[in-house]
Amino acid sequence: MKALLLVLLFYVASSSAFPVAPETEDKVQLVENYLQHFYNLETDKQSRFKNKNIKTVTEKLKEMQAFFGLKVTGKPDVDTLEVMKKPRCGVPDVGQYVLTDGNPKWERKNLTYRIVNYTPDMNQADVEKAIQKAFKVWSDVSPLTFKRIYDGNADIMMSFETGDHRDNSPFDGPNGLLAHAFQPGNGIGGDVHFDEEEYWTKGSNGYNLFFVAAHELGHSLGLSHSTDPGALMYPTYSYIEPNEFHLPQDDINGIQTVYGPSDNPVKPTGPTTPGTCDPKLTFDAVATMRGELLFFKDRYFWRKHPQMTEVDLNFISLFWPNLPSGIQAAYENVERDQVFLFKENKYWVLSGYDLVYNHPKSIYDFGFPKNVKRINAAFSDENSGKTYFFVGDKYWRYDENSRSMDQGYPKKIINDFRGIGKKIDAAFQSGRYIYFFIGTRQFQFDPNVKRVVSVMKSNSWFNC
Ligand SMILES: *[C@@H]1O[C@H](CO)[C@@H](O)[C@H](O)[C@H]1NC(C)=O
Ligand SMILES: [Ca+2]
Ligand SMILES: [Zn+2]
Ligand SMILES: [Zn+2]
Repeated sequence: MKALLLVLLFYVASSSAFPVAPETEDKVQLVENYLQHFYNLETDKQSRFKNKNIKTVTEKLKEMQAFFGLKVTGKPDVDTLEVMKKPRCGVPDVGQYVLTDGNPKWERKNLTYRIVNYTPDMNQADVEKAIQKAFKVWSDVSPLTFKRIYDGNADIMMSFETGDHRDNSPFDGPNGLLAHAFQPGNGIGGDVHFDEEEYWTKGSNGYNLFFVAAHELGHSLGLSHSTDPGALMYPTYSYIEPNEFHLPQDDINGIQTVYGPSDNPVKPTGPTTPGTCDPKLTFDAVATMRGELLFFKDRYFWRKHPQMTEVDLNFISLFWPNLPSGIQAAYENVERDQVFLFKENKYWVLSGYDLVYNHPKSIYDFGFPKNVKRINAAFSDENSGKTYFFVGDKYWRYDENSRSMDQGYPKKIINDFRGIGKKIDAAFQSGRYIYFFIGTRQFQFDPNVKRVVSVMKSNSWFNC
């Protein structure tokens, strides 16, 4: 078979949102399987030269760590294992980034597609809408056009298949392999197969057909995986609300490298992934969580353990599919092991790592007057059980024990937090200090002496 087969494979996400380190035996298996699948690790079962094998594993681990922007140790440390346990696409990460090896591409710009059959999981109109929308993702940003045909041979044949479907790449029942696509070429080239035994949807439960189709079509057009965690072509999968989806800039750059710019007079642009060490980085919300720090920004959050040098950038929806993007304030109640997340006049609660059911609820439950439409920042003082909410240039104080707003609020921020006059983006308390984030700056505030003791960059926690 000439055409390179691109396989979409997802590991079943473990029930706890943040995976824990597996037992040693499982760990070895996980590392080996992962490197075999995605980094061409050859395991020679007959080889008696074990040391040689270990050396290759180390080299492959380094390759993998470099791809994901992890610290290159060549050892299966906790951060590396966490990445390995994430749901992801099965296309290897080796080779040139973005462009598939050998740069295969379509020689024509006017391509055809055909929906060969349908899944019973969705009604036909919804399947057609999802597929059409997936093609539009790519035609909007390139000179490519896609015309649907109803019979005969199309360039891109899309079908739902079960088990062994005679292309040497059998599907495997629910989960695991979800879909695969072939790089540009004749015959099977460009074709996309979806595993019929998955539950396909237009929403967030099961697997979202639009999103999987859009990712696979990237492969059909000649793209490979990207190292940009925000890219559609990033190896790990996460659900994105289809109506909120905009093709990221990284994917736009990829497709335009192959096919040239769009004919559209308005140059299409897409969201760029926030740079961890970008000096202009600002945050939407920051909270502590079980000794770690969570920094929220748009669709993303960074997770930082104080004792570790690496920071982990993730989609919010990868861990909590029902949380919105653009969280505006967050705080941890350490005693109850809960994190409260705010957006507009609603809030969500994480208990441990799990999103609590029957949320969002209304912020007016906290006792805010109706003219408060959103909260800019919040932190909770573990010792006093008081939570501080910042809205514009005022703040409220809430008592976590009596679960009511303290009397005499709101007050002016400037009166009690000298040096922190302006609207606050984010805040958290750690040790004896409160950290306020305003734009690209961070103010370390000592409540005992009631003054700012240090001013830092907003991303000073990321070891940039
Ligand atoms: C694509 O365009 C070329 C040149 O205009 C034309 O010859 C060809 O028939 C078109 N192919 C399809 C599939 O529309
Ligand atoms: Ca499957
Ligand atoms: Zn892929
Ligand atoms: Zn197939």
